[in-house]
Amino acid sequence: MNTSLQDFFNRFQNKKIILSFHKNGDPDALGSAVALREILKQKYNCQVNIIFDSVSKISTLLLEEVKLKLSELTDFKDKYDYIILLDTNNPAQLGEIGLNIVKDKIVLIDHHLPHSEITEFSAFHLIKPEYPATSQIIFEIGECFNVNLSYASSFLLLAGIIYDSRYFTLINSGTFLAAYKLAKTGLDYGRILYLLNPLKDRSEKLARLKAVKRMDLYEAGEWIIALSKLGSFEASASRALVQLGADIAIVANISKANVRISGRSSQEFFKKTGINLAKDLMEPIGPIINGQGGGHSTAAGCNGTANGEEALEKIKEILAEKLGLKLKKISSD
Ligand SMILES: [Mn+2]
Repeated sequence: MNTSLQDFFNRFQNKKIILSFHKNGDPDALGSAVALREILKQKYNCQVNIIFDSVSKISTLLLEEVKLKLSELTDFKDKYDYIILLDTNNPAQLGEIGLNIVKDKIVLIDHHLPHSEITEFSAFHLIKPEYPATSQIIFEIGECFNVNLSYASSFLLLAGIIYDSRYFTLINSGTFLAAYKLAKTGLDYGRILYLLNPLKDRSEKLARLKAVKRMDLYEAGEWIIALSKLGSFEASASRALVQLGADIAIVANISKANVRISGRSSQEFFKKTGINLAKDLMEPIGPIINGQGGGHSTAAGCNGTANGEEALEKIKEILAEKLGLKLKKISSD
């Protein structure tokens, strides 16, 4: 038994505990909370209440799958000895719940980089930035204390690990072992993958496919540029076009009163060309469509009310200028 971990947890013996996590709780936050609740009840005789602002769409599906209603998990209401924040690096992420909590009672268990002022708002913490998911930290705590996790907890922990490791792209030395042990309990792995896949909406699938059908392709040196138009899901479609092989994809939604343009590029395109989709493309396009643009280096967009076609021409001009190359249309035969 890991004594420092035991020391850390001994303070919870027979206590009333609230577990909470960031707003729009993702599968990692959810799995961590549900499994830690079981660990604290089984091993430390705690009364545990899970309280949160909101959970994401995918988390809602996962809860339905394991037939858990978190609002029913109420042992007590107002008084508590500790509030443990999971997958959350500061109380500001909690929403309204964060407003009235007392520093001495706040415990953090997380895998994000510690906040620079962590000692200002939390007396005790277990922070492991080398872990891809808080769910893996909680799984290992359960193992260490020999806790038998329920089907629901195991299911949600594995979902949390898959989700936050981005399907095992970000891992540490224990990730595969944790996933293996969870999967070995007889979980339906395929069902977890299905529930985590956001692409279940028929209209979104059709929008992505239509974007491909309507796409114009250009080349500039080694780069392939895809331009398309849709009436909805332009962000999802631009992401899909990059997944298909475009180095940069721009999808515009142009109607009489509204213009929305979404852009995505590959990491390689950004690394080699230095073209930042937010700063170099969408921010200057914003005023042209009487709106605003912004975002990140490889994922950005703009919203406005007019001049959609002009904006698309301008995007091609900006790309040609930044790349120092002419854009050549690739014929569809
Ligand atoms: Mn996480």
